[in-house]
Amino acid sequence: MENLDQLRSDVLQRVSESETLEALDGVRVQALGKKGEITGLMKTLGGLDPEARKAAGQALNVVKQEVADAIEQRKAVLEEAALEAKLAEERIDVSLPARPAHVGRMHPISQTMEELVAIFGEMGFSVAQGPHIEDDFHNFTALNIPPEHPARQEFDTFYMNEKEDGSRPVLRTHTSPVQIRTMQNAEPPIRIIAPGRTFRADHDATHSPMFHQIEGLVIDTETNMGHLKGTLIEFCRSYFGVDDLPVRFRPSFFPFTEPSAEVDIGCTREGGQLKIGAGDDWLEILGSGMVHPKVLEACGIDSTKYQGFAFGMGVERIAMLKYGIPDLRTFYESDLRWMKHYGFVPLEMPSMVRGL
Ligand code: 2NL
Repeated sequence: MENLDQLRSDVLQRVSESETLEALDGVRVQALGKKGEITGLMKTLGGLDPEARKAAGQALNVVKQEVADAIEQRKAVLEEAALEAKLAEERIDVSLPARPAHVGRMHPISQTMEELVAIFGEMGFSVAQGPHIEDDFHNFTALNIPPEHPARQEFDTFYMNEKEDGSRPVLRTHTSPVQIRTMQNAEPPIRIIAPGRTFRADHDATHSPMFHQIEGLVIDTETNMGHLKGTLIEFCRSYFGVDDLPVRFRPSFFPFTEPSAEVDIGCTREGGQLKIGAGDDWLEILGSGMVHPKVLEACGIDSTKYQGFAFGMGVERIAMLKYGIPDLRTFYESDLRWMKHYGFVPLEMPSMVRGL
């Protein structure tokens, strides 16, 4: 008992020098635990005579209480410090700029289709759609394409297996069947565009077995070549964004139109660099013509009462020209780096910018 003062000051010093809650708990166990120093002294009390036991017991209890209080106080200080440290570490700097959200891109084909729909939509056209798998009548016969025409040959067209009745469905080779179906089912006046997928058995640097087309059709009692020219000049200037874009109509031939005209726009090719909008060179953009009377009759439309014009173009081709995409095959590679470069941020969709 004579070194109780020494033990008291030792333990209190160890308590005040504990820098962590773990270290402090170690000090507590060492002094007050089952085999602790103070607990050990408590056990020696039994061997003392009653007078001495009472005095030593009281002194020991005072020290024990003092140590326990000191540990509690130190614990409160260390816990406060630990909380402060945690808060400092986890502090959120609300002045940091927000992380940019990842936004997907619109494929240039979708973007171009949207632009085309927006332009023709403003002119009063509505969108028509139809099946990808067609029959011979809607894809060829109604369009005045004769049986021996090269487009009908096995090597150009994806023919499906023969049906029980002997007919063979085809993957549509153009979107014209959509217009054929519209003429069969609607009374003129008709003013539609048919954008969509088309299929041809052709695969090289400039051809893909699946590609996109947009065709247009106008049928009314007086619709004439002047309407065709006005509509397509306006379309070319709007799509390429050049107000005075030179547009030329060059005589051509399609089985489904008569007369037929290919539409070219002005450009230059100086130093191998194509520039659209000016110059004395020409670039083919689309095909067009007055709907052949045989096509009208095949759809049940009286060709002595109604007439109209039609046109068609390849979406990949005009997307490549407008957006400087050099290789057709890259459209279908699903390359995310390519999409990041050539894709469009959805909120910049022209149909929204144009307020449609
Ligand atoms: C081209 C040329 C063209 C048509 C498509 C058409 C459709 C019907 C009746 C008459 Cl239902 N014509 N479509 C007319 C002229 C040209 O496309 O170069 N396409 C990529």
